[in-house]
Amino acid sequence: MNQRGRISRRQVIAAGLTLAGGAAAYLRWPGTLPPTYGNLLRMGDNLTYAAHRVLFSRNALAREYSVADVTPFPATGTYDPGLGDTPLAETYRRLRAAEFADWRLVVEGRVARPQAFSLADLKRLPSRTQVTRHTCEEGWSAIGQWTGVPLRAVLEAAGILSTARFVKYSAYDGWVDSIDMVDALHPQTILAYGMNGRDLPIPHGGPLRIRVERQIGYKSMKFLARLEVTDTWDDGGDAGHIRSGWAWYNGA
Ligand SMILES: Nc1nc2c(c(=O)[nH]1)N[C@H]1C(S)=C(S)[C@@H](COP(=O)(O)O)O[C@H]1N2
Ligand SMILES: [Mo]
Repeated sequence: MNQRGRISRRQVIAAGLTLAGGAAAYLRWPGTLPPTYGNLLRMGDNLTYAAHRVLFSRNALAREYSVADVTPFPATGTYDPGLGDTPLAETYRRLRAAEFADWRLVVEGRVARPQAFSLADLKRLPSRTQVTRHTCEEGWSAIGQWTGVPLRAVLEAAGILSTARFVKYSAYDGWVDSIDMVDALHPQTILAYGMNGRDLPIPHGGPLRIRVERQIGYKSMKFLARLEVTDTWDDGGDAGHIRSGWAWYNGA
């Protein structure tokens, strides 16, 4: 504020320059930005990503609802990863037949103690329950209650190395995706084993799905098999969303 108690034009310009400088610094920060594939749309994604990371609080919460707000929730995309004839599908069928007693979530990469967590292991860690709105890129949304372990707690149990930049995750239907550490360490990013007060139903991703509440629905991957903490950006390449043309970052 200047002496007259108003914000001067110079201050506005200075603030604008600072913001632009911040975004530019972020854009130049080596490896921070996902590559554009030389594609204009992807360039737009990068600008959205950079702007969100510069402007928004790391811990701003997605809106949470009360249990009374829970709505019917359709299962979409893959609803049974055991239907395929891939080795992954076969493994999933075997694990499901034993009620996931032998199921393990592999956590590896840039962690001090790579390990495989059973469902019981995950349930022994702190839990979080949240009622949130899921928004699908196809235009529908629904509210559900999710219970699980904060991804942060799992990563801390495995020991996050200082080189950790992204968390890549993959599923039993072959899906691969990744998020940055801001989303990975966000309090609402949980590995959910419960939905609406019950075990996570298979069509909704049983036994474990991730919830990335500040991004669009397709980032909330079902049927998790593996997490890899990486020091470079990796969206899964051909197995990632580039196939469908979906943005790597799609936050609100
Ligand atoms: N592994 C996997 N995860 C997935 C999908 C999928 O097909 N496979 N579909 C995504 C999309 S597009 C949406 S909208 C939600 C759907 O979750 P739901 O089936 O619980 O409604 O899961 C997301 N996660
Ligand atoms: Mo979706």
